[in-house]
Amino acid sequence: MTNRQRVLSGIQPTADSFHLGNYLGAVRNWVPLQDSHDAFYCVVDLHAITNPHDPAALRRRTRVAAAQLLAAGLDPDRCALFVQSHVPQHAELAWVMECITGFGEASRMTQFKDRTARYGSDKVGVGVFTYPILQAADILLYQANVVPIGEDQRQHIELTRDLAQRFNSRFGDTFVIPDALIVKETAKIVDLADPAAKMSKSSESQAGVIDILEEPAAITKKIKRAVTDTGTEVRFDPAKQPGVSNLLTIQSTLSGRQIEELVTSYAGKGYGDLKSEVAAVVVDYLTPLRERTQKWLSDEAGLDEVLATGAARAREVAGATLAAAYDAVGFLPARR
Ligand code: ATP
Ligand code: LTN
Repeated sequence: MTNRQRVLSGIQPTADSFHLGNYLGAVRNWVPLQDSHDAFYCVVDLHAITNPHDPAALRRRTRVAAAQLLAAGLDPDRCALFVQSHVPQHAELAWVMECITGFGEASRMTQFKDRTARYGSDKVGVGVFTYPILQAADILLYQANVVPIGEDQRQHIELTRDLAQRFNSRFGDTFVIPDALIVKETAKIVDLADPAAKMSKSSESQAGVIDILEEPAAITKKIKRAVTDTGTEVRFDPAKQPGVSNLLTIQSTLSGRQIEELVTSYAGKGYGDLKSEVAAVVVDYLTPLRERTQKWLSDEAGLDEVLATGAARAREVAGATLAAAYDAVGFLPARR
């Protein structure tokens, strides 16, 4: 149908809402790529069971994730939106890629290192260890040229590239080597209450995490309590003033106004004014998004239909790539 380049990205259904970091660092950038690329976007439920989980919550969160993606501007006519477990080729290719991954290579992934350092290796499942290889399979199955993500995922794309190159040189050209697409300005949105850490759904305290489905009053309260920096002037200096700079980044991205213009507009004003304006911009932006999400959630049949159509399209592409990879490694064709 097209000679357009491919884009693929994925997001985990591990919370009842995405947060502003997920949205600004990743999801928001998926939307325009639907026009320039052949687009595949995936709710990665296989990834979401690497840590202990509740089945009912996973079911609910998978639909909430899909509804938020549609509300954020993914259009079923311009992209394939699907659930990872509906496309069996992800798990199948992951096995093949695991067999060409070094044990040490997988051990160097920071997420695995952090988890085992924190909880001990007996408390961390093997899924946490192999998860980046499943992610590589997600990407390679679609022959994706670009993968829009936040900074924390850079290492996984490097691994994906290494594995694809290794496979191609051992077994013949099979996979496209993908590039990460990381938008610098929003690559790492920091926690409002702890600007040294990235905003994350797994943080112990949610005081500095803005969920995109959160009620306006709660959003405003969190922004008003955001940790700012010593000093009084509103300046953009992520190294010396991470809290204030983060608020400016959020305001600039959601309002479409340049950071310099915002900084000029705050001349003679203080952090209180900055917080009030940021809160208003965030609430204005997220309210319609929350409403559109609720609308999709009230139409479960419609939502499931979108996901079924997306999965059918995904299986076509993934099936062809898996067949080529199986043939390349020397598996006999299955006779039907
Ligand atoms: P979290 O740390 O919140 O648990 P995650 O990275 O484990 O999130 P996902 O929900 O799958 O898991 O992340 C989806 C996308 O959001 C990824 O591309 C990731 O890089 C991006 N992302 C997550 N947190 C941030 C952040 N604070 N700033 C920018 N991008 C982020
Ligand atoms: N590991 C990612 C989620 C993820 C992903 C992907 C991102 C799984 N498969 C494929 C991009 C492409 C995370 O934790 N954020």
